[in-house]
Amino acid sequence: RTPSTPIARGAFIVIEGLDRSGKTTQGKLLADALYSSGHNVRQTRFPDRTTPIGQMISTYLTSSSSTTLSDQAIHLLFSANRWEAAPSILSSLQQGTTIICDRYTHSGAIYSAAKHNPALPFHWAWSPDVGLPAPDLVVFLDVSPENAAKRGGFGDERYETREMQEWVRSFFVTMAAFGEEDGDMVIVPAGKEISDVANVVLDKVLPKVEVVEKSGSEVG
Ligand code: DGP
Ligand code: NA
Ligand code: NA
Repeated sequence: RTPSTPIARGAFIVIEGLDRSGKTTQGKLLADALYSSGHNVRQTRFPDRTTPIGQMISTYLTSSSSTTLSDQAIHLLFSANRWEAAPSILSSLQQGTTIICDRYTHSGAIYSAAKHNPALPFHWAWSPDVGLPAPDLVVFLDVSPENAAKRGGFGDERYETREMQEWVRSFFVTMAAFGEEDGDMVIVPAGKEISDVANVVLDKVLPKVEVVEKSGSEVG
């Protein structure tokens, strides 16, 4: 869809949350709503399991047994999976397409830091992602780990344990409170009806998209 006024660049919006927090559903509803109001929109997600690196990640996540991949090695694969997509993300943004991205660098650092491996502290976890296109806004869909665990499919993959999810949630809340290294973050309570959550998400995101599309600031 071609907007009536030329836009300087698209906005880079990231949807984050615990496993089974409704990210995929909300990302789709958000993209549809933005499209309906005349914005060029593209959805992306990480990990992108379709690439060779993504397939290695998927194998790691779906195997319950221990693996030959160290915490550092899998961490760097997740980061590489973002780096391989970075040129395409940048070019979409520069062509005026707004991106709705399911997980990004916050998941990247937080899921690894939540392992509490002393050889993989938070600052180490964050560093391979430094220099990636920075989001304009990160929306954290906040569900309690208890509610997420009740949703269908929870427990299928490696990180879907109650303890891990509790840690992941506390890291996200901490990052939101401290002001982040990578774009503004808003916390959206996401335990309510799907349509209610979608309305709140759109209220947070739409003004940001409009400002970015008009101002055309550099991608961070
Ligand atoms: P998803 O396909 O959104 O369910 O994500 C798969 C799992 O991988 C989920 O538990 C979150 C986790 N994850 C996503 N990105 C990263 C990352 O960059 N690093 C690590 N360690 N875990 C990640
Ligand atoms: Na998952
Ligand atoms: Na920033």
